[in-house]
Amino acid sequence: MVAADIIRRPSDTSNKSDFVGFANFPNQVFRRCIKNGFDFTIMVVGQSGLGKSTFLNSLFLADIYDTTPKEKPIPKTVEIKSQTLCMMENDVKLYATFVDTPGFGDHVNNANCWDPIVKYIDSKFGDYLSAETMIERNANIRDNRVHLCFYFIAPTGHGLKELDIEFMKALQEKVNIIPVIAKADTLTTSEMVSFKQNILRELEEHEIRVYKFPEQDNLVIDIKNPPPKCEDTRKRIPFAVVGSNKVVDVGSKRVRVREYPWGTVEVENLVHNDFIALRDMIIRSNLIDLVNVTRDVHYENFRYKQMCKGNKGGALDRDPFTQLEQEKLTCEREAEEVRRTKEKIFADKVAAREAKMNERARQLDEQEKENRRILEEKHRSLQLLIEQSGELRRAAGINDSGSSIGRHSPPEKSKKKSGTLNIFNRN
Ligand SMILES: Nc1nc2c(ncn2[C@@H]2O[C@H](COP(=O)(O)OP(=O)(O)OP(=O)(O)O)[C@@H](O)[C@H]2O)c(=O)[nH]1
Ligand SMILES: [Mg+2]
Repeated sequence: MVAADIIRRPSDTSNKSDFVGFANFPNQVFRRCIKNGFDFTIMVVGQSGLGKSTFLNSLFLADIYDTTPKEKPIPKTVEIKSQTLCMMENDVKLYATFVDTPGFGDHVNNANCWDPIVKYIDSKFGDYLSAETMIERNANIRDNRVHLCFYFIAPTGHGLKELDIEFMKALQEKVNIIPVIAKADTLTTSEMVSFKQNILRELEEHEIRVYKFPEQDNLVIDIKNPPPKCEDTRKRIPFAVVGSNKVVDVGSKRVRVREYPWGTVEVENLVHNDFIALRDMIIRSNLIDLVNVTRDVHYENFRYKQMCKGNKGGALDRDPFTQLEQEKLTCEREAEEVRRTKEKIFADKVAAREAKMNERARQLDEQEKENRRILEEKHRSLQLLIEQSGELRRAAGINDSGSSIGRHSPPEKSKKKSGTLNIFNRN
């Protein structure tokens, strides 16, 4: 490949005819970033009770602006929970998502306790991949991929535990890991120095790939309030942090502290711990790099694996037309399914109505039969009465027109008639 010659364009833009205008790119990029904002997701993992939830709460000063002084205890985290906050500084929008995870290590058998975390990270990659491979995809896909995972190390003063090593190994190809030493206030200065050295040595020995902070100097935008020098910050790796929910007023400032009988530890004090150095290193200096590494390394890994799997009929091995055809077929199949379900519901309803009507007709039939039977019985009784009355009349010598035809005693047969005849006899 032949290296392109560099044609230096004049830096003086007063002569417009010499100026093409691509020097304005940074402004365009800047404007676009301002408009869309940034998505950034941070996850905390580690053993139970190491202060992960407390740390998350401290990270973006989420509580510090709340003016009611309080120290609310954070409950034990029992499931993976995420929360997104939209923050704005100088018109720059940051959609920060915090993923808090339950602590592990409480069980006798901790094998594969990283599975839920790995699944969560993969599911976010999967969501992004689906959104990206849609035929009609959204121009601004929200990026919920996990960009950074703080791995909390217990402040034992010795080194990493077997579980820490296995856990980080399980995550190293999925996410940018930054190991942090929890509860830094529990170790003395010299213990901390040797603990940090042990951790760095063990990470190397076990070939654990944690996030490498880029070498370049910080691009200082905030001149009034520059971040600490990069080299000074680097010396603090792995960062040892203190977290707290207690906020007190010191002069005009609100300060996050841990109070002890012997003194106070300030979270945002570089003499007391590395919290500020860590936060600056991430948010001020390397947020975009963390996003880029997630996109170019971890997500690409995931995408590649999905493609390999996908070649057995997955979404990624198809050209757009095949995919369009496939989506059309799926839609048609779904529509057919809906049509069939509706028809079945209709047929069921008709059958139910028919059964009801048949039952009603049967009841009416029965009713009619019963009525007919009663009517016939009444008819028969009436007939009998007419006959008996005729016989009585004849016996009394009264003809049909009502005139007497001579007195005779009633024939023996008529006298014997019971029941109905008695009606007349009673009178
Ligand atoms: N000494 C000390 N204690 C801390 C620190 N950070 C948090 N704690 C305390 O540790 C306890 C547990 O804190 P959490 O933030 O709930 O810990 P967690 O890691 O989220 O715990 P799980 O959700 O159970 O995994 C609380 O009593 C905190 O006040 C710290 O930096 N130093
Ligand atoms: Mg927690």
